[in-house]
Amino acid sequence: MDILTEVAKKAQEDSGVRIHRRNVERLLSAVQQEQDFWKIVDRADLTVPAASSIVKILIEKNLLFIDDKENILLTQAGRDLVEEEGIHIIQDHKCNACDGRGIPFYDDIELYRIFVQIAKDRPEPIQDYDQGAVTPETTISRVLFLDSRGDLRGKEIMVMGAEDDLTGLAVALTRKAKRVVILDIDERLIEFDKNVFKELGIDNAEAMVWDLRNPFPEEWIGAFDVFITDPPETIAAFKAFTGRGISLLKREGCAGYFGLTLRDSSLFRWHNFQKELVSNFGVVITDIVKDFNHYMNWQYHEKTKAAKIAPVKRSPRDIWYRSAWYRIETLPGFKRWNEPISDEVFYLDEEGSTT
Ligand code: SPD
Repeated sequence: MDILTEVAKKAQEDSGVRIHRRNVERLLSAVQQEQDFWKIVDRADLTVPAASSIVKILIEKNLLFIDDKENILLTQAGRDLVEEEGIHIIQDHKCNACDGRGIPFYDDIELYRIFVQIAKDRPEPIQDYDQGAVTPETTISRVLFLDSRGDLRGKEIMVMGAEDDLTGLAVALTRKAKRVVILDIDERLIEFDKNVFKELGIDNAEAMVWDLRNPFPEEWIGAFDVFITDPPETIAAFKAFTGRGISLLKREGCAGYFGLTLRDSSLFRWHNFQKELVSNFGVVITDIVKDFNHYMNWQYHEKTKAAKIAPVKRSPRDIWYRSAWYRIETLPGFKRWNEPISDEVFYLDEEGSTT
């Protein structure tokens, strides 16, 4: 067995998450460009448990070391290995004008300015509900993305379980949707939105506290054109958020949006999610924009499993947690699902670690 396969096998045994040879290669590629553990995780497109285990085993094998500033570096043996295996850096040729999103947030600079002004007083993210807000640039890009796909103007839009990002508020601020309904389990966020709507006289948007483990009332089923969400990435939570979102949609040709990371779920998990969407719910995935969503670091990081299993004590200093932006569209015969969820494993499982 070659050394990269051996490292992948041992890392899988130690972490309990699925890891293959290419994951080790990508990490060795990332280490040639970044020394900060959290930036390495991001660049290697790995979950924290996978990256932590791989780094620890590469250190045991004297291929990596951590210096006194907690930088992660290749040893001479590590440098020899990447040379022999032909493991190169991955050169990112993304468009700098839109940060690779395909949507420049400043295309509606007035919306961005108003949003930033309002969002400065937003409630802090809390650990209980796995909160962590995306940057204002991300939120506005989400809204402009909807507009670019014909999913904003005159549409009835439900934004569910994602209001730490204030996406529902930003949609409402455009005043272009016909109706906006915002659901979140966190009363602080709902009150925040309600106050803004009152102050600005926005009367086509409502916000209410809702736990997405509970089924929706009959009058919401089939009543919306678009849903937006950002689910925790356990199997149960993904189903509760996206399955329930699909149940809201009026007919074929309606759209759903959500973010999926590679920080709290792997490509193996994406495969399961995609099969569920395509085969069971009867929708088609029309867009996946890698690294569209950038999350600002959250204050509770030190209390998370991610902080405990990381090979360094240093907290993230820069954006390292990003997710792909998915758009799905209903096809004729799509399935609606609106059952209660009682699964305990809602926020955290073996791949997740940032809650
Ligand atoms: N706990 C880290 C912040 C997570 C915010 N939610 C991300 C959901 C991605 N689908």
